Amino acid sequence: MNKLRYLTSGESHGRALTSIVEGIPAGLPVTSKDINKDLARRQQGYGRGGRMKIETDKVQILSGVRHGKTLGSPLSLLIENKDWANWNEIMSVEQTDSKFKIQNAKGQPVTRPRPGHADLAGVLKYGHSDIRNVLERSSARETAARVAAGAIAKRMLSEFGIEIISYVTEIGGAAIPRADRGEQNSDEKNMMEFFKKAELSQVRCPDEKTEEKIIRKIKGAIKRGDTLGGVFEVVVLGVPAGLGSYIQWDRKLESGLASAIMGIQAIKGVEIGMGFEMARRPGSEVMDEIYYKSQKSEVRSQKKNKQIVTAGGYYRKTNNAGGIEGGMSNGMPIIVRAAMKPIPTLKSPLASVDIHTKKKFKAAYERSDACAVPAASVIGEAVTALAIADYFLGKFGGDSIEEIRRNLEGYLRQMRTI
Ligand code: EPS
Repeated sequence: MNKLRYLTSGESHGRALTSIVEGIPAGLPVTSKDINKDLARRQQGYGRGGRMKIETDKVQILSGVRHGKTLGSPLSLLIENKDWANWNEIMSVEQTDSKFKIQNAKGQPVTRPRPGHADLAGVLKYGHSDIRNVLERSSARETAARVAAGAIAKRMLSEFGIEIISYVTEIGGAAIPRADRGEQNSDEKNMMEFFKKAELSQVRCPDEKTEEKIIRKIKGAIKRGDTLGGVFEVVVLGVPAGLGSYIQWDRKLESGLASAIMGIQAIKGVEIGMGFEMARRPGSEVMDEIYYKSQKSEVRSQKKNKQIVTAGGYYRKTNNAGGIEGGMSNGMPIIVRAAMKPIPTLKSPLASVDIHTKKKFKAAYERSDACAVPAASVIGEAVTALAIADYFLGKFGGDSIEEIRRNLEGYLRQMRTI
């Protein structure tokens, strides 16, 4: 769609991370506080490693905002890496004295690729002899910059009654029983309750029993020197029917969402709504039947009856489709689920080969997280917000918030006549 574009830059132990977000309309109130809140949420979660004790991510908005409102120009966001102070020679932009490399053990090239990491494919691809040149950028530290960009997209969507929430449903095989997840995802209130509980949970899991099991699992993994992956769910509430299109493969809403989610480090699978389970059931158990409730009053508060407003009076009692049919939003909550693999940096060694000596070794341990699924869930919200904002701007266009508001209201009025 490309109405909204964003890029990030920065190495994990370099000076800073940056992002540029282009396409946000003029007149959107934005503060660093909006962004910092999500940056802090991304840093939480039981099972994070030592690095999170060093960083307290805060954004500096460098451009695109004046007197608290967006100008319509690109926003440039910067997050400093506090740890850079400990790495400024190793990560020096300028050529350094070769003596330093010999004196400082940390300055030695990294030659032992970790199975599951970008390390080996990265050095082969870019022709590096030091794996550090790969791992610095492939590190999930980069996601802080995407969360900052996503917070801007979230802020814009919230102007139009669209909210994005997330929770963890599964870690290391301990999962919320499916039946407890509200048959199934059609009820916004139920999902908001889930979200509120997740916000208070150490692992973003809304179900207390599952949370306990998950924490036990993570403790066990830490003891064994192992790591754990899991599943999180991102839900978008208040999206009007008609974002995305069936007319071309790359205009489908699922295309943009899946691509954004698969772009997160360590994500290996995406489902929309009932997802893979649909493949196991007959059509009669999968499709969401259609109902209609007349909307008598012309102007109805979006918050009051969101699901009906978003589809002009048509609604469903189930939401197996996850809010998307034919590549378009259908007015129901959009549900995206993602599977994150365990982090590849393990204390317990795995077999690999040194790229200088070509000898086998058992990987030496570097500082790492045992589990980062709760953080990935917050990152999932951010990239989902950016994807939804892109489709939203594609549909309702406009260079200012007010112009978009007029477009949206006109569209919702038209919807009620169909
Ligand atoms: C990461 C390794 C760890 C994590 C890092 C991602 O960093 P370090 O190598 O400095 O110990 O803490 O995540 C973050 C820094 C972050 O902000 O999320 C990796 O190899 O991907």
